[in-house]
Amino acid sequence: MQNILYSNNSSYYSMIARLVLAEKGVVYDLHNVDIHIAMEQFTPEFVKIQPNMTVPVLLSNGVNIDDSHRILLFVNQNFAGVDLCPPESADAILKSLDLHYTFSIEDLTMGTALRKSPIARFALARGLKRASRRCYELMRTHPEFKVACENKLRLEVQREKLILSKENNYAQMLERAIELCDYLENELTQHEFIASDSYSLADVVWTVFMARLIMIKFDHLIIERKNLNTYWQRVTQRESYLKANLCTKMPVKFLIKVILALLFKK
Ligand SMILES: N[C@@H](CCC(=O)N[C@@H](CS)C(=O)NCC(=O)O)C(=O)O
Repeated sequence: MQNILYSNNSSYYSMIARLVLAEKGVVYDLHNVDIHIAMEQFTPEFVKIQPNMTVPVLLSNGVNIDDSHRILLFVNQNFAGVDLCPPESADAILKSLDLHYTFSIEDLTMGTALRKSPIARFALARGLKRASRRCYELMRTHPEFKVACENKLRLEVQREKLILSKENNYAQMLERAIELCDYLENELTQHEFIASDSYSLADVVWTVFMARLIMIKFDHLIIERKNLNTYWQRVTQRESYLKANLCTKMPVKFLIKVILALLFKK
């Protein structure tokens, strides 16, 4: 079987794909897509594979799975190894996945960044405009991607509203993140892992959620919850954690490069 994962190192949803592939011991080629500086998600070659212009995408023997939620289910069903969604716990696991995917981690991440620095706010606003420009340019040179570009442009407008405008949703996202940590803490009083007594697909997504909380310096939300803190120590000891190369820190050099690209690149 030939498997290719289009991924970006610090991308939240790419981390989910990498972690489930690592848990199942799947061998794959990793193609890094630079979504921040070169904005390769807007290249015609990539849009052909992924009209949503996002990572991750898994190509498995010609089958294209372009969303992390679907990658989780596909990888679990189609590769050997431990069943990460066994029938006896499937309802609870799938419910936990649905709950995870109702939360907009991007709004929390970006909202936190722009509250830390006025430069980040300015750079983000420029970044959204740059993304829209790329869409218009792609539409002009490749009219066959018109619908994909129009969809993406609508998303960019929505992003601006949710993250940058006065009516932003930051307060709700923060409150929701705390509620989700309470939910996880409570689940861990009932079983060893988040949705069952064995490691499952739910643990894949919630591990990445916690890695992101740490990256945006919300580690206190984990540390102050006894079960969650012990759980974090346990999941980070797993072989998959290292293999998946989960990002819990944005290197300053990289951040500076991204900000400079957002500020000065066309
Ligand atoms: N629903 C998708 C969301 C993917 C997504 O939003 N990916 C982000 C990175 S974490 C991305 O590619 N952003 C680039 C962009 O929107 O231009 C999934 O679960 O895979």
